[in-house]
Amino acid sequence: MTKNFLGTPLIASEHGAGLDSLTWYIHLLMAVLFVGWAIYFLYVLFRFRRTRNPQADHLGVQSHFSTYVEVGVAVTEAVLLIGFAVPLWARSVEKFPAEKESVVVRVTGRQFNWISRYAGADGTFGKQDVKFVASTNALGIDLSDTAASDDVLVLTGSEMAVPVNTNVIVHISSMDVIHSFKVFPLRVNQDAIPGMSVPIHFKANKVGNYPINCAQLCGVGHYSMKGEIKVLAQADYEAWLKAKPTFGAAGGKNEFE
Ligand SMILES: [Cu+2]
Repeated sequence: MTKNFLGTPLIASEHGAGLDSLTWYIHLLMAVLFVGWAIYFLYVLFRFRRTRNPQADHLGVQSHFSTYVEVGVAVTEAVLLIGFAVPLWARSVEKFPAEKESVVVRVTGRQFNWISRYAGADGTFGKQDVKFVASTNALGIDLSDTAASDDVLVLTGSEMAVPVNTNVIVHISSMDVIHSFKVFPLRVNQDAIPGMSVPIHFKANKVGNYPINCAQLCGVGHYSMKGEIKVLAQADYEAWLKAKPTFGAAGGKNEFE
């Protein structure tokens, strides 16, 4: 299949092409059904017109052609579902890479931006609980947890970065209402639901800066809830992460304007 045949955005993740192919096959089936049914409808209008058939035939249609067509459509749909959709879902959504071989990011949506959080040098996220939430501790991070001090919080600009050709797991949550983390070029989309942390995974395969959109109408500032995900070469990613202050260096602050 020609890439981006349907005019879809650039594909920058491993599973993206499979998703676009499936969308294309479904559109193809729908086009065949639409044209087929339209032709049949016009034929029936003409063939069974009143002047030619003044009286209804109580026997009806004798041929089995329509049965074969119905079976053909059902088989095509089954092939799309079992042959394409189910394996694609299993591969791209269900089957997670191992956490220790992946870059793990926690992303929290709020009205109206995105906060990304990285585990820092120790690879462990500091404890977080709603009981620690205060005006200066919006994410409710346990300040007494030593694993928290090297965590990296990107609080401004709704910015995040991931390395190219590496498995990435993103845990999506929300601080207030339902948002939705959508990155078209990566072909990922997950609702951010308060009280839940929902993991998604992908492997970006093209270096570049891609927009993060909020795909749920989440309030008056919804239009401005856009961020940027940078897909960087491994060294650039490490440099990016290093340049961000750790939670400890920032004095444990995680408050927002
Ligand atoms: Cu939103």
